[in-house]
Amino acid sequence: MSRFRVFAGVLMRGRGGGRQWLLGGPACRRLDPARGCSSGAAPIPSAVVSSSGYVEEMYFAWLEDRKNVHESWDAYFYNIQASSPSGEAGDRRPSSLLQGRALSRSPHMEQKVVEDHLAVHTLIRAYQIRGHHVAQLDPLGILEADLDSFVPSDLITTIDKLGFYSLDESDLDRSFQLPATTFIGGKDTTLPLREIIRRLEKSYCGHIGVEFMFINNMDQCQWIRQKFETPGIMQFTNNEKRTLLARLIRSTRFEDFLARKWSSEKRFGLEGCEVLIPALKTIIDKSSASGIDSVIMGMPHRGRLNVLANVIRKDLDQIFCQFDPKLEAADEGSGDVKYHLGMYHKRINRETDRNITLSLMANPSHLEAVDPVVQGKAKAEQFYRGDSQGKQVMSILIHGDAAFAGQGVVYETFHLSELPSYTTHGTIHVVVNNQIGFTTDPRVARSSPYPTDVARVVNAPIFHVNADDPEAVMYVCRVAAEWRSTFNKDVVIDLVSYRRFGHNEMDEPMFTQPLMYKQIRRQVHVLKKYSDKLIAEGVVTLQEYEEEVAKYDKICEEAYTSSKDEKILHIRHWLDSPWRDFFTEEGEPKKMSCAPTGLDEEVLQHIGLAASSVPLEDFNIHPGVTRILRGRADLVKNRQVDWALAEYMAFGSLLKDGIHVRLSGQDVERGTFSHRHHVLHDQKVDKHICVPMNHLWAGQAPYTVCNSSLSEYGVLGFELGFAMASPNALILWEAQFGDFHNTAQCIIDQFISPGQAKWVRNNGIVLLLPHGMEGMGPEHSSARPERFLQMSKDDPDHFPVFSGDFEVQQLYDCNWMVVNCSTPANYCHVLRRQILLPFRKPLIIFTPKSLLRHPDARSTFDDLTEGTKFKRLIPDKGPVSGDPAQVKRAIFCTGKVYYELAKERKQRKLENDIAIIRLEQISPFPFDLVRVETEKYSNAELVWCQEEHKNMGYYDYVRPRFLTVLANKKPIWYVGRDPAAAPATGNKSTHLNELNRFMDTAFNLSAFLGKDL
Ligand SMILES: Cc1ncc(C[n+]2csc(CCOP(=O)(O)OP(=O)(O)O)c2C)c(N)n1
Ligand SMILES: [Mg+2]
Repeated sequence: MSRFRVFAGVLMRGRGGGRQWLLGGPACRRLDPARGCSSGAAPIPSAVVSSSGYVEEMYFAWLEDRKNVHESWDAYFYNIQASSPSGEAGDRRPSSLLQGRALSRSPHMEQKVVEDHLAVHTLIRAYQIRGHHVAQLDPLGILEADLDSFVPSDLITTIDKLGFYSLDESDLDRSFQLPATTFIGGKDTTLPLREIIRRLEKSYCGHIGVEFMFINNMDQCQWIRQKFETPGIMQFTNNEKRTLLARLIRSTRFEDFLARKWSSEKRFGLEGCEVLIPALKTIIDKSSASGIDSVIMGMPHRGRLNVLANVIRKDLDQIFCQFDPKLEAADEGSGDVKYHLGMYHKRINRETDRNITLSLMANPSHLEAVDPVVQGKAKAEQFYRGDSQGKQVMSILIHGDAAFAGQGVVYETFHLSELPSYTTHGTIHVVVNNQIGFTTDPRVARSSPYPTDVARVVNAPIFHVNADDPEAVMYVCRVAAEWRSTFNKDVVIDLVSYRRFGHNEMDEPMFTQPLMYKQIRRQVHVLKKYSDKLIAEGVVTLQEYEEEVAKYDKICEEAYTSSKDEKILHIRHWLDSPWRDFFTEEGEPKKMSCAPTGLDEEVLQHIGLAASSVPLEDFNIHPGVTRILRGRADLVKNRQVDWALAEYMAFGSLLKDGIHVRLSGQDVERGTFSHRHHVLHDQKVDKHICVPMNHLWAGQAPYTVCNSSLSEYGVLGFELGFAMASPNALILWEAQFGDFHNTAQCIIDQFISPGQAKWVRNNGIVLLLPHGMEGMGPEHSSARPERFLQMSKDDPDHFPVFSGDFEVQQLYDCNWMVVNCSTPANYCHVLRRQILLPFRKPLIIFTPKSLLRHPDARSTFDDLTEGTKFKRLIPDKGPVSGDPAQVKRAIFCTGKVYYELAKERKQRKLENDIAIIRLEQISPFPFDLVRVETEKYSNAELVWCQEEHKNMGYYDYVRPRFLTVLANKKPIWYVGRDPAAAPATGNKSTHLNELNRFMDTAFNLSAFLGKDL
């Protein structure tokens, strides 16, 4: 880099005196861009390129029409032709004409013109591609932002490197025609080589490193080149500079203030990258000017309080009072630390005078986990507003350098960015690249040159910028916002900065980065550097600057004083997605009861008809699908539903009531088990599809069903975010098989289970997790119910007080609901209940595989019509119900195993002796209904039967709760598979043996005789 700076000086010394060469630039512009020199995509490495190929190109163009090429070329070809033996030129074989004879016989000078021309074009291109590698990005001047001190051999960092292009110092003052793929000339079409290099350095090797030449779209590359190459384009008015300074003052003084008042508190300060605040504000200003009125942001810990204070404009006293350890919590839930809370604020953007809503999503410590959640929420807002191009709503994601490079969810989120049902039409990513992650150096934290390389997969341009040059930062922010509004694609701003202190305010960075921190201690603050610059330029006076600082300090002091009056913390005030009309003013549910979930017979008939027909004329469906639809029609005729139809009934009826339904996940359109077929494909017309669910009712809500990318973490996070935007939507994510949810565990553990407790935020997302032991091996069998149940917060040892609507109250008190329906009707009811409840809780449903087609797993319309509802527990209505006191054993179970137990009981003729009771809602545990059943079978032995292994499934969850119901007076015996490490055997016959063995125990009435508890 230092060598490079020396060379910039060398270039500036000598000027003029060179011979002016005028090459065929205009001709280039008329050539086919795919083949000719105006193509940004065609590399022409000068050392290897055959200049005759290029000349041939010109020659062909010239043969077509003399006007196709510049007059110098015209004269050149004319002379060659004139000097060739008659007839030879006419055969139009340019290689022989030009290479074989003409070139070899052409004067040396002419050949060098061609080669030098190509060399200069290649040199320009080299800067466009690799200039960023030598850009002065590190404010400390000690690290390479790309982790490599290697200087590309094709960048002219020393005079001798001109030799790479077969040029030398004497060529510096020669003028060259500029290709159409550069804007460095401004209005000039030719420039001396010295000036070409100087301008390229200025554009690509200063404080901004532009990485974009991997983008395979010519227009987009041209657009970027124009933004960074046009001479004088980076201009700021004095007003803009003053605004920038004022923002930098706020950002810096805010951190200083916190450090002064709470020197030993963790706040994950922004010092060293204070420019983040003006950067975000510039992005928001620019976006507001182009029509954006809602910005949804996600960010990690670093500088979060500053963003809340100075970007979102949360009241400062509300932030300061968070540092008071005596502050009491006013809301239910356990809350979260101050640097995780979210915020929502509607305000006027001062620069544009337009309304803008800013929301910063609450997030867990898990870095980058919030990325897809932000995207989902942004998408939902766009969807509900009809903003199909992302012109009103946008997302901004802020990242740390180590996390951006290291976390896989970043990649998963990028991969959603261009998918039709997931795109938010461009996200602006800002990386706070302080060149360290906690105590780890970048060189051991990533394998890619930059922390931002992941963005290259989606062709997002990446603007690296030295964070100590606030104007350069503002400029790239402007360009990024314009890029997003022009192309609606992602873009990355890499703020190369440093971290003035340790990871948090308690950490000693000298332990691990001694040299870096010695340099950091010497580093002049960016505010000082920039204010000095503006004072020197006469943009502000020292007095004005000091007044501005004093003004903000006073604001902080006053807020600090009033923050002391705050005695109570209202997490409710930190909501990133308030649902104002859904709750009362105080944020409570408007009632504590659930509207009936039963449906009119006509509604069932109507939906049944739609589910079994094709609403479009001349639409050719596959014969297999025809059979499926015919099967559905038969069911409807018999007033019956299977699983697929029950789902249709739930979705269709909610759509009728204006509830948007969105089902997302891998292969959900057809359904992994080919039972759903919500999207019909015309067999004769490519990509002609039909979604019958969208043809149900006039004025219905839209139905979205979308196959997702092969991601769980990203897609579940996205749907969770989508579900945050509105309570009036049923958002479902389906795993291909239930166990795959474990690659989204972070979303479940950090957001879905504890979200409300941490952030007082309701979320009604539904997880459909195919589950069941069907001999398919250790994978594909278990959706791991034990994991969800272990996180359910209902107290196993406390028998609840039944008052009011117990079912609803209990749901309100829980963190989520876990169900395993054994009938299609119950599945339909629980989906409808999800929306008809006066609050939102996540719903986890273990869904069937073989039961999808099981002839017994059917419900009738009678189970769905008015007056019916979701059954949390299904009692045994068989012979045992006649004389329950005579029943010897009551088997409680859930899910598919019911059908195996019922079949076995029948075969063993034990229908009078053994009752089978189905727990449909496992959590929160239906204490009330279980008590009724245990009392009903007062003389019976109680058994919990499950098909899962003993250390899995439901047993550990239900056992203590049964014992609470039974006041520990009676045992509940376990029947099921033995404990195991893997969820299921890979051997089919072992699977069947296990099944037979536990069936034997279930129906062996003396199995537990004499056994200890
Ligand atoms: C998924 C995850 N793993 C580990 C951590 C622990 N952790 C907290 S901050 C941090 C370093 C983050 O570095 P970077 O992304 O560069 O952000 P910076 O703190 O430098 O701003 C780590 C490893 C975490 N919060 N999340
Ligand atoms: Mg970092």
